Amino acid sequence: MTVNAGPEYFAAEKKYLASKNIDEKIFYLQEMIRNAPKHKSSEKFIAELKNRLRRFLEKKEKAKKSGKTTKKTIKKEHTQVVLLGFTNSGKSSLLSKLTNAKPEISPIQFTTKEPIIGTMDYEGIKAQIIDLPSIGSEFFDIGIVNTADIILIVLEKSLDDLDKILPLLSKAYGKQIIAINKSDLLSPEEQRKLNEKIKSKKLNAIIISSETSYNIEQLKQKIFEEMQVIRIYTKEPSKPPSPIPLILPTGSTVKDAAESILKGFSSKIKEARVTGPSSKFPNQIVGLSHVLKDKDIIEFKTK
Ligand SMILES: Nc1nc2c(ncn2[C@@H]2O[C@H](COP(=O)(O)OP(=O)(O)O)[C@@H](O)[C@H]2O)c(=O)[nH]1
Ligand SMILES: [Mg+2]
Repeated sequence: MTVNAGPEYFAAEKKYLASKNIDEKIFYLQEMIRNAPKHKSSEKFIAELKNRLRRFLEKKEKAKKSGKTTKKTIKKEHTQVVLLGFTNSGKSSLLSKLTNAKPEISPIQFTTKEPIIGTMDYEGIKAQIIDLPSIGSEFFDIGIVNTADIILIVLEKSLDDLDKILPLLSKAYGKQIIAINKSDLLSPEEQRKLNEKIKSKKLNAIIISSETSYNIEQLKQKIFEEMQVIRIYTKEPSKPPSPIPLILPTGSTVKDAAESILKGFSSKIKEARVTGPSSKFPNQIVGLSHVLKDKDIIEFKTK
């Protein structure tokens, strides 16, 4: 039946089958339904999936009433970024701008009742972005904030709410970025003053608009900088570099790059040549301990 479903469907199904709790099951079933082929002959199949989903939702509701917790644990994929803010600050709108996810966006308060996950792709680097229920909502869970790699604080039009949010982060270790949303509702003068404040307080902040996409690319760039990773493109002699980069921690060496391709590979290298930000000139021959930089191209000759 699902033979002509796309890879997203099968990826979701695989995760669904491996799900350890009801929240995960619900989440991946929803993904399966979203990615199932939409044509006449698959209607019955989709209806079956929806039935299954309904049964899980009922089960969850029962568990909730009987007092059992069903706290969602989200498996970390890539760097994990959480969106933290008060209701209506525009977290869900921002998620839909940064990722492929389609969260519910609404002027009604506390619309987001459980974490919604999307994947951001910035020039080949992926980050998992999680839209959390708003601070103050009964569904808000500080646990995910505490373990996230990056905390993206979403404010509305000003820095006013920041003092209420920072105390929540006493146990969080992730890097913090502040996004002041809804710039389209600010006058140029108000924006100028806000930018001055950001500078004078030395905040890691950026003014954005999820409505007009103002500074969204710059925000992605900021997230990338906080991820502390570099992209390394490998190539074979006389061929163009591979379009998909190796993603390595900042400070990685030629040896690290080789080992990330295949364990033990570095011992087979006869010669490595680097072209890019870390090389003095194109095709520079470098040793295994050479420290790479973002966007380097590396060519290995093996023994
Ligand atoms: N003018 C304007 N409205 C926005 C912007 N971002 C979000 N909104 C609106 O603010 C409301 C709340 O947005 P939502 O993303 O659901 O906020 P959340 O509660 O933080 O998830 C919705 O009506 C959005 O359309 C923005 O940049 N500019
Ligand atoms: Mg929301």
